[in-house]
Amino acid sequence: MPHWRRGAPLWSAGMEATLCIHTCLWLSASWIPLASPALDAEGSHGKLTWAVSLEAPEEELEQRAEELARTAGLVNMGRVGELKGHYLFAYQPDGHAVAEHEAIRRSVDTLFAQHDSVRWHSEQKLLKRSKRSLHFNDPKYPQQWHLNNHKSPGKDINVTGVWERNVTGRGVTVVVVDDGVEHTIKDIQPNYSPEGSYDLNSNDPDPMPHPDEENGNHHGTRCAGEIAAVPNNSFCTVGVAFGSRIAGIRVLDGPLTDSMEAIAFNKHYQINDIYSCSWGPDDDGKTVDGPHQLGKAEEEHGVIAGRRGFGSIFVVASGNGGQHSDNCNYDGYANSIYTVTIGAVDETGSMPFYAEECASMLAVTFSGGDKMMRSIVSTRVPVCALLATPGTARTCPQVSRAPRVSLQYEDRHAKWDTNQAGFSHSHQHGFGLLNAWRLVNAAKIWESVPYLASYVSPVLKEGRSIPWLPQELEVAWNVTPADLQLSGMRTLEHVAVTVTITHPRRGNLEIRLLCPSGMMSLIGTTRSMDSDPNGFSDWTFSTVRCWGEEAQGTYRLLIRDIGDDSLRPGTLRQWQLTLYGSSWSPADMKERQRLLEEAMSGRYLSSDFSLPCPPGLDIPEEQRYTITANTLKTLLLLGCFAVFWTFYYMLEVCLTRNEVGLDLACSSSSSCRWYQQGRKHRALEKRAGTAKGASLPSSWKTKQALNPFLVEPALLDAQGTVVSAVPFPPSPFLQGQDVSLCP
Ligand SMILES: *[C@@H]1O[C@H](CO)[C@@H](O)[C@H](O)[C@H]1NC(C)=O
Ligand SMILES: *[C@@H]1O[C@H](CO)[C@@H](O)[C@H](O)[C@H]1NC(C)=O
Ligand SMILES: *[C@@H]1O[C@H](CO)[C@@H](O)[C@H](O)[C@H]1NC(C)=O
Ligand SMILES: [Ca+2]
Ligand SMILES: [Ca+2]
Ligand SMILES: [Ca+2]
Repeated sequence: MPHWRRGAPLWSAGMEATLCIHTCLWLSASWIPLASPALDAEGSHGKLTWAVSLEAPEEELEQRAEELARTAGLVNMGRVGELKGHYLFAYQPDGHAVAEHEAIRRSVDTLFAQHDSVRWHSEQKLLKRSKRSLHFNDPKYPQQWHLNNHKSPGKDINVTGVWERNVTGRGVTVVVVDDGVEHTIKDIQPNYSPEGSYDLNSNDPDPMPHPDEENGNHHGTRCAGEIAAVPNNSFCTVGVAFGSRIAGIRVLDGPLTDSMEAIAFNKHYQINDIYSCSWGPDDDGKTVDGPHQLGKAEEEHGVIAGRRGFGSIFVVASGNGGQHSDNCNYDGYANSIYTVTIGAVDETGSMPFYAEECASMLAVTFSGGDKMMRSIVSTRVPVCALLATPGTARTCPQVSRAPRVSLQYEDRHAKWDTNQAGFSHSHQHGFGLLNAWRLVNAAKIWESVPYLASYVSPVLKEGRSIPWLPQELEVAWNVTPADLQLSGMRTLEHVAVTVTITHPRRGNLEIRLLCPSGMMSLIGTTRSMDSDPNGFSDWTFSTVRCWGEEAQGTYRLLIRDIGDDSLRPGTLRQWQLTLYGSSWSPADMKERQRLLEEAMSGRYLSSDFSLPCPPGLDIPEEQRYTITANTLKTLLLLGCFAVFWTFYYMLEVCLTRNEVGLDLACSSSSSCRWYQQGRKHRALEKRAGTAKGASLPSSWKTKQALNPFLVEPALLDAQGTVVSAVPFPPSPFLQGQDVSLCP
């Protein structure tokens, strides 16, 4: 079961310090030129440009574009982004007066509207040619080096240029799945989204944290601040995507069940775009755990149906067990193909001591590594910083399955390998450091990648023992073109291996996976703390290191035991290979890479260019019932109550029957009813009472009134008509004396 990951990151101190000193930074506004070589260069009169989408056979597109541009009296500026058939046309003024622009605009619009091959067109409006750079008066902003590093320029997430172009996360809702969000704080309240929030611990819509002495429950609030703190309000900090909405799901303040976790993953999933989950299984270097059945199913469901069918984005951090040589391949959340796994680097660009590495890490971002803070860093914090940075500042969200826009970051600790597709990956830093500028530029021209294709091998029974170092066990599976034909997979994204291994000390095993290209992933690292004697039971390791490579070929799994031979050798019982990828060919991959590089100039950010946005699907909110701890308690109470009364009732019946005696003939008859018994009783009692001279205790009627279970208000005969209102005989225990029912 997942546990807490708490503690303070370096800059979170800013959020927590309620003593935000009023040292407003008032720097004089400077003017910066707008970097858009393709679109500026006009004088004080703006140049007219249109984005046009053409409908024509592929090979004729270029020619059609040329023709259309000529007909309209415009200049074809070339294809836009990756989009087949999207062109940018510009009107090059050649001595015309400004006043004629209206006329040109009208005639061009009319022409495009009537032209058969024009699917849609839109005039591109240029932003002002120069803008004020941003200076905020928030007292803690100068300390937020991860946003804007003055001391070591470049060692930040490069987000200010994006803000200057008015990309701040507007239209995106980020939800912090944590211990609650204190949404009344001045820096959070204006961006708070109550519609996206929920409290699964108390089962109410308000995720306000319940601080107690043991844990302050500030973690979720801090994350929320990192993401969407209000800028320029003379208060504390600035959020990385301060235009976004921030919601909270309170789930970590109490016992967490699989079903609660599952519900959290899909809560308000048509409102919340991004789920930030800064927690996971224990980082103690000996745990192997992840989402269970329900959690997994809901993650998958969210990725398919969330965000109106574009897919919820789950961001998880790699974990903080670095000092226990923990590895995020043993963490089912970091290992999942449905999550974006993010690791940490400190200001110098090295891995902090607490950071975990793994083969499924996608990228890294800055986190606290400061010596003074080290003692309290125990949170999966980087998520908070990065969350809203990437392509989230988009109004037209696309399924995020491609992290390849981050920059490779120079670091002596990280070992980089370049795979067949040309992507560099390191177990420590994933594909590199997140860079908001590059991500947002890429998002501007990003089109969804093809549908996910997958291939699953048969379960490969091996039953082979694992030798000690320096020998190793090697097993292989060949994926043929015929195997991939069904799904049409050409290139890889994730590669997953599910293994069942028995071993007397799990931490002694080292597992590596080789893709057909020879790219090696260390999917199972040795862990000195992990002395679990049960090995792995159907555990899935995954790697992203073969992203973009050809899927077909031979995959090799290498396992060795670094322990000593005093222990029994382990055995590889069985394994199974799963490939996830797409129908893109390696050439398609290269083409997308080229387009992204081309888009990095900022020219699409500077214009209001945007791709046509598909409407998305109409998916209703999930209405599911949550079983929380409180509900369980109530149910338990009700259950106990029912059991108690059942016993009581039975006792009642038994004792009454024993005392009073039953007509045996009656009990064998199916039509025998209580009123008959009652009648019988009365008859019997009449006789007995007469004989013994007993009488009805005076208290019996009051006691009966106190006890609704004793009263049968009306009894039915076989035909269903009310025949009489006969009181059920009261218990002799209640009465405390012999029963006598004679009225
Ligand atoms: C911040 O607010 C001040 C007024 O208090 C304003 O002059 C300044 O332009 C604002 N800065 C930004 C970046 O909006
Ligand atoms: C950072 O952003 C600026 C624009 O603000 C851009 O010119 C520069 O290339 C970016 N740097 C990197 C390393 O991406
Ligand atoms: C930024 O965008 C928003 C919404 O699109 C708009 O209301 C606002 O005026 C823009 N700000 C600037 C400085 O362009
Ligand atoms: Ca609440
Ligand atoms: Ca603020
Ligand atoms: Ca971990």
